[in-house]
Amino acid sequence: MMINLKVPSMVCNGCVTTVKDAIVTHEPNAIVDIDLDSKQVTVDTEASEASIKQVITAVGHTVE
Ligand SMILES: [Cu+2]
Repeated sequence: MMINLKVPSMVCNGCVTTVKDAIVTHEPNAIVDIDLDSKQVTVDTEASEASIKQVITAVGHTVE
């Protein structure tokens, strides 16, 4: 399933790495693509949208 989330709290490549690593740590099979300019996080995963949101907020980022 493809999940599309906007994470406006990402402001640099460090944030991108933080979010990406958090998702992959939680869901090793997830394919994560992040576009910093549009703040768009695309995740191809078996996990639910709610659990991915939770992972992102757990590392201090905000899902719109
Ligand atoms: Cu940053």
